[in-house]
Amino acid sequence: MTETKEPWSLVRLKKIGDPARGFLSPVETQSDVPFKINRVYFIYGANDPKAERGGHSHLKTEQVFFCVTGQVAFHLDDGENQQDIFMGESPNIGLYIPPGVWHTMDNFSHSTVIVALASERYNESDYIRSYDEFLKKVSKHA
Ligand code: T46
Repeated sequence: MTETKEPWSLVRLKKIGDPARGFLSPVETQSDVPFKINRVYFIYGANDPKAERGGHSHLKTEQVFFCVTGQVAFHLDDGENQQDIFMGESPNIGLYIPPGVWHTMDNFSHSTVIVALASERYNESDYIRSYDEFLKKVSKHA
């Protein structure tokens, strides 16, 4: 994992193979990602170029996202630091997002497929979907 002052970071998977035969990138729980994987889901088929997804933070769930084909932009915010990360062309590069990070996604292409690995099973009560509530939660002065 790349160390940054922000709580999110990039994960670089092994890329095994060659251009003639193609590549293979394995993900092993708790070593290639920093948590036990309890859920996998895919996001795909966004046809509207103005489509936005996300717009929330998590209380407990840690996730790593891989854009395995197409492209996507992630907009990240921990209440203090903001960063835009564009993903595409490198399916072996993942984006680790811990709890307490407001994240939105846009700039999908029709071919975009995102593979998400998550530390928790799906639970709507793990989501904060109000930005004001998120800011109150992460504010160091609250
Ligand atoms: C995240 C971003 C990047 C389930 O039933 N099971 C699941 O595992 C998930 C992830 C979602 N759902 C249901 C809940 C909603 O009725 O699928 C529907 C769409 O979910 P949501 O509006 O949360 O989708 P996104 O793309 O805005 O957010 C998703 C993840 O939910 C979220 O954890 O970090 O992708």
